[in-house]
Amino acid sequence: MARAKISLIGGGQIGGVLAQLCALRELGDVVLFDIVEGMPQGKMLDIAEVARIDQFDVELKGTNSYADIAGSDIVIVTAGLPRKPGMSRDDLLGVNAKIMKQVSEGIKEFAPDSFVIIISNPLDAMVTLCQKVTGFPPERIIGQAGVLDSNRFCSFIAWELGVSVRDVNAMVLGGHGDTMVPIIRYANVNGIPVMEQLVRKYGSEAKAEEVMTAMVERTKMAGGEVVKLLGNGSAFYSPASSAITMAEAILRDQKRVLPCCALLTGEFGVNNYYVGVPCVMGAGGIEKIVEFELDDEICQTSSF
Ligand code: TXD
Repeated sequence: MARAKISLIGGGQIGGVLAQLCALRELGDVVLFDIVEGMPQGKMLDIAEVARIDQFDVELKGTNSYADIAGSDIVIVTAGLPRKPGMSRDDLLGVNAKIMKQVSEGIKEFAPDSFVIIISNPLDAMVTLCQKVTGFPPERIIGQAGVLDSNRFCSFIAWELGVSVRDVNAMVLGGHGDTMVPIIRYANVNGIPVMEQLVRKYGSEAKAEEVMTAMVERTKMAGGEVVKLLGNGSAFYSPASSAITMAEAILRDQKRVLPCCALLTGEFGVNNYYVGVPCVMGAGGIEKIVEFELDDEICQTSSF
């Protein structure tokens, strides 16, 4: 059986890590596209030359030509500028919208049957634009933000409670920005509510709420925290891993339930907007949007 083909548009910080992860997990043959000449070719040669140590058998190609993405099963887009300290994601809109339009036209022409995972910011606007330009069905145009935001929230909970992050389940839904919504009521460690454990740890509901609120706020600002520390550019390991989780769910038909930026057509009472919601991800891309009762109580600590 032929290997899957994954194309990565944007060969910068996230694009490079994506390429390496695709190779390490043998997800398929990988094409790395960028407008900068030589850079994607250099990165792919660099990764390919360690295949013996890392034990993978996939083909890796760097390119400046859209023709090379032909036949892609999945395209992951990171093309566009990252934030600088002090910038909001929305400050990137003007410049990245122009780039996204070009990229979407390239995908439409050369990889018309692909699933597209968008990472570029401002995420919600970029996914919407890509869907409009390509005209691809919504189950094939998906934004990555919720997997990362949720993992950040899970990490903060695990560090606070001193437990393995593998046993923490918590979701962040909504937009990828200040409007993101960490779902507090359902956050749990192997089924045991996080709020209950915080009350036991601190012996008071007020203190538990204070600690949870701090974790929620840190989650919302987590991208900016990394931007500030790096001083130049934004997070790149974590968004790459998050997008690979989504790509793997599609390629291996895993039916994972992942928070993704998906086009809503009536779900949660929302029509025609891309919003972060839990999705069943499998061979059909977004196979189902998982709806559940959503009210203020689920998102606020005081509901406990
Ligand atoms: O979770 C998330 N969704 C995100 C998103 C988390 C962190 C960062 N996120 C955003 O991803 C970030 O705000 C940026 O908009 C993208 C890419 O971040 P990255 O850190 O990889 O940026 P780089 O290193 O600057 O790489 C961008 C590459 C760079 O190599 C440019 O040459 C290339 O994009 N680029 C283009 N590629 C193709 N086509 C065009 N037109 C183009 N223009 C620039």
